[in-house]
Amino acid sequence: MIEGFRLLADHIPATAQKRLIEEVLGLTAEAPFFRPTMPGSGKPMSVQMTNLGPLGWVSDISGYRYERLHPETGRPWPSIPQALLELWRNVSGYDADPQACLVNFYSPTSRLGLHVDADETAKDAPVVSVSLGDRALFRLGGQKRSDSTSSFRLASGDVVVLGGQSRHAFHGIDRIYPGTSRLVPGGGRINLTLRRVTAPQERAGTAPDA
Ligand code: MD3
Ligand code: FE
Repeated sequence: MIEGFRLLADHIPATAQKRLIEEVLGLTAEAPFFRPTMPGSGKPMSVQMTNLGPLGWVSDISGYRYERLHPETGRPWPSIPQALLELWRNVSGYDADPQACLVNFYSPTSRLGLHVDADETAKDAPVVSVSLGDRALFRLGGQKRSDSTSSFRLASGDVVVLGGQSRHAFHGIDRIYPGTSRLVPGGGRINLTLRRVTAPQERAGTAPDA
């Protein structure tokens, strides 16, 4: 197993999961889910997305990047809920707060192909992921696409901390197991990923490689 990967199984109690999903879905009234498209081809992804926090990850025909405004409403993203900031402070081991919480919504047929998260300039910050709703088959590889992979089932309430080498590893979601949770109204899976985008001393918008 790759260094830096921590799976905190069933970390979030059921009552806290309910509060969290209600809060996040409430915020999607202000920042609705949108369907990102693949850079180059413009082909729609099967996962729908939105964001919370000062920065949000977006993808369209021209590329992947972090933006301050929702691509469809033109409004700033809602704030990251306090419970998620506290989770980050408790498990990340990082001394600055996250700037983005990407919210991914998976229907029963959604998948997320193997990829590396490389749009953040804070290269030493971990990513913290929270799984809510239906179970999913998660695959984690290594630094090269050709490296061997391991698969795990992620269930509602599981938290994954991707630090060290795992932060730069290939990963994806191979499938959803529909009907395995009643947390998300209407079914499906929601994954929250907390990210530090810019290094703490670096001013937003003045990334060294921007
Ligand atoms: C490993 N999300 O948002 S969560 C993503 O379930 C993403 O929605 C998946 O991949 C999901 O980019 C997987 C676990 C995860 C999240 C971020 C990572 C694993 C990661 C970043 C680097 C390495
Ligand atoms: Fe990812």
